[in-house]
Order: sequence, then C-alpha cells, then structure tokens
Amino acid sequence: MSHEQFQLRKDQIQKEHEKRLGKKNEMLFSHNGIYSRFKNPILTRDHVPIHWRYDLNPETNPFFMERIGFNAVFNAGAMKWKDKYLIMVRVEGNDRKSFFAVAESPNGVDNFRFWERPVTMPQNEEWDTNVYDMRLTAHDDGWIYGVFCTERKDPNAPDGDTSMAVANAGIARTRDLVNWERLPDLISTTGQQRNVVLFPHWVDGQYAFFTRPQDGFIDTGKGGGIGFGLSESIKVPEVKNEIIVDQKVYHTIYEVKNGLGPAPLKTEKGWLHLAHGVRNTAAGLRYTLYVFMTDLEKPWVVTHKPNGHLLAPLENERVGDVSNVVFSNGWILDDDGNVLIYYASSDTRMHVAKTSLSRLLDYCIHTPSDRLFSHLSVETINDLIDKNQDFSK
Ligand code: M1P
Repeated sequence: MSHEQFQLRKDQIQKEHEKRLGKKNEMLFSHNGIYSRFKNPILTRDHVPIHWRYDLNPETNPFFMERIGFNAVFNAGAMKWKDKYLIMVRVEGNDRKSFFAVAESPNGVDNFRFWERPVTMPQNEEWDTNVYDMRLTAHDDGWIYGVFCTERKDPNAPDGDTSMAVANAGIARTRDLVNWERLPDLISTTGQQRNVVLFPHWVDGQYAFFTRPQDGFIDTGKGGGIGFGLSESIKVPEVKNEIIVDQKVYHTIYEVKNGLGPAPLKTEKGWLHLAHGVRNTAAGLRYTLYVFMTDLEKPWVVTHKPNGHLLAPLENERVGDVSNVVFSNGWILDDDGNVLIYYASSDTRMHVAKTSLSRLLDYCIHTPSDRLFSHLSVETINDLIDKNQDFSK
C-alpha cells in the first residue's frame, strides 16, 4: 500500500506544529500599569507533542489519524529550573482524565515545549481517578514537592449517582521533576480539600500547608476560605488544626469560595500571595485572581489586601470548557525582580502575564481595600478625586 496520504498529512501536521511552537509572543501595553498580558496563549492543546497523539507507523496508521486526543492544557504549577522556565501543566485528554506534564521555555513567555513524556505519578493503595492543579514548592528539606488535587468517586454516593466525588490533597516529591516519590494524601479533619499548597519553610519545625477545607466536592459549605495548618511529618501528613487566613465574604469577588494559587513569594515587606476568588452569577461561577500579603513571621496573618480582582477573564479568555474562569497555581520570580504569572483561562489554555515584585507590592500596599458597601466605595473614589485636585490640570 502506498503511504502517500500518510506522508502528506504527517509533513503538513509537523510543519504546522513547529511553526506554532516557535511562534514569538508579544507583550501588550498595560493600561492598569500593574501587569502586562501577552498577545498569545503560551500553551494550548495543539502544543501537545505529535508522538503523544499519532501512531507514527504508516502500516498501522495509514490515514495518519490522531489515536489519542487532548482536550485542554491548563492550571500549571511553575518554577525556574536550571535557567529554564518550567510549567507543570494539567493536561486533559479527550477521556476527561487529567495528568501532569512539564513544558519548558527559554524565556518564560514563548517557545514552550513539552518534555519527552508526561509525568508518571506513582499510585498509593487507593488509586487516583483524576489528578490536577499541582503546586510546586522547593522546600527547606531539599525536596521539590508537588501538591495536587486527587479525586475519587465518593464511596457514600447513593445508588445511581455516578458523579459524586471526594477531593483531597495528593503529595509527591522529586529531585529532578521526572522521578516522583508518592507520599500519603493529606489527613485533615475539616472535610474535603482542594487548592492545598505547601509553604516553602518550616514553621515551628513543622511542615506548613495552606488549605481550602470544603464540605462537598463543589460547595465549600462551612469551609470558610483559605486555611493554614501544620504537620509534624511529611511522611504522615496530618493537619490537626486549621485556622482561616482569608475568609470568603458576602458581596465580594470571593463570596462563594477562594483558594490559594502558587506558594507565596517572600518579600522584604511580607509574604505575597496569589489566589482565586469565586462568585456566583446568573451565568454560573466567575473565577478571578487577587493578591494579598501576610506577615513575614506569621504567614497566616493578612497585612494588606487590595479590593477586588487583580486579573479577570477578558475577551477570548472568557470562553472555554468552563467559561468565565481565570485560575493560577504557578508564578516565577526572576533574579531581576520580574514576576511571571502563569494563568489559565476557562479551563482550556495557558497564558502568562508579566509584572514585578515592586509593582505587586505597590499594588498591595496602596490599593484601597474593599469597604463592603457601595456608598463607601464612592467615598473612596471621592477621596482620590479630592487628592487629585491640585494635580489634574
Ligand atoms: O473550573 C474552575 C476550577 O474549579 C476548581 O477550583 P475550586 O476548587 O476553587 O472551585 C478546580 O477544579 C480547578 O481545577 C478549576 O479550574
């Protein structure tokens, strides 16, 4: 049999793929001055390597058809590693299963390429049905930790309910981001857990976790917001007491729920945190990103919190598998003080925004806080107008 059709399709697909991967990104002008978006997403499902998708043997794939399809790449952890910018991406197959894969870029804003293979995550006795949203933490103990959501069918689901699930924090560690040692899942007393993040330093000689307790799989219920707790051991990770660091509040952007993004960044003025806040609308849940700061010595005590969102879904970002969502679980602080915020839009694709530590600190410290009532928002605006009287000419 002639392999002409196979070869034609293969050549075209490979050519388009290389063009896509090599495409330069362009930083856009920033009207708010706080961060700059980039023109193109940094990673989409079309960036998934060809040898993960196609059978490259003309005998067994004469039409050069995709054998394994991918639906989305999103919610990536991030870290600088050997002078390269790495993102630990949540890749979702057409079968709805998510897994992790590393993509690497020389500059953090374009030319991202997946490593040769996705991450092989060792399984504990109770297998993960689905895993997602890994936060990477280089810890004082010398290991790089990946803390992620592990999802399994709820054993208490009534007969016929095939969607009730239980979420918890899976924990694994590595020295090279290729070989992973799986540790037991987090034990906590406050129900289910998602958006759990390991703090990079010991606190009172213990491992410290930011948590997000929740009563149900979607509803956080009594789980009041972003929590914090200590665990004596990482081999038996157990948070016995959680305190709420940043609670959900009526009529804010984190009214329904919130969750920490990546591990916080240490600054001379305190810990800088990136988080997502969720509110309900007639069109469904809306996820936006916000930042806040906590005390250097007591990372569970909030010191500064600007009002509202830092970054909300815009234009094309608003549409995807789960529309009206931006979500971040990765950022990189560069040696020059620049910060790359990796965020996903609508559970579909990955983007980057560029800012700096000094800009984010200025934003946190000088943006008015949410005073929770419309007339107080107007008062805050009038204060600024008054102060600007002498400068408006
Ligand atoms: O679909 C939006 C996000 O929903 C979940 O986040 P949270 O637990 O805060 O509601 C996660 O499943 C996340 O992956 C997803 O992007």
